[in-house]
Amino acid sequence: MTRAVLSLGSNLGDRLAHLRAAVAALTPVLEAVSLVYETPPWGDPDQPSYFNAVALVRDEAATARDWLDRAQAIEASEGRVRDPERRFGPRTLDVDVIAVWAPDGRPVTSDDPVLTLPHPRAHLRAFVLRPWADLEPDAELPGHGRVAELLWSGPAADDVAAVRARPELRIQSAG
Ligand code: PH2
Ligand code: MG
Ligand code: MG
Repeated sequence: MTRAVLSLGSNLGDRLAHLRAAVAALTPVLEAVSLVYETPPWGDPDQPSYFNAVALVRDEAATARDWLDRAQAIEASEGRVRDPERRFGPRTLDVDVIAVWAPDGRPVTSDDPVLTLPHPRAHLRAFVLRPWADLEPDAELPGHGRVAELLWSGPAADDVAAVRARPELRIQSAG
């Protein structure tokens, strides 16, 4: 499996540093990374705002499971601690596998609860769709249609206005 869309999020500690560390770890497989967006917390309102971004990655050899393992290793290296009582609570770094495509271009689907593909809530989340649409205006979320359409006329549309680009916060240094 070759291509994946990853969602990056942080709302604890130095949020930009956590996103930068994630992107640095992905550098060998990175195709593109979006702007940083500052986004209101979804799910559990009693937590700081998030910095979110989306990364497009490609690796000839990686399976979908490899992307999950890589995502979790990067989270762990940024001190991610899982709180079983607070599934949608604050975190130093969250790296979610949103969608994966096989070498023939077909989307990988999985209903394994450990790695459900495409991500079961991605179509509802402006903090995923907005940065993704920046990178790939014609992208499709497998099973849900065009990302731009989901963003502007789907259930996420009410949240788009609150998702704020922070172009002054650069994840990657120039050059
Ligand atoms: N992630 C969550 C819960 N809530 N809210 C925003 N704005 N951004 C996130 O990445 C996020 C969230 C759990 O993964
Ligand atoms: Mg998440
Ligand atoms: Mg996660």
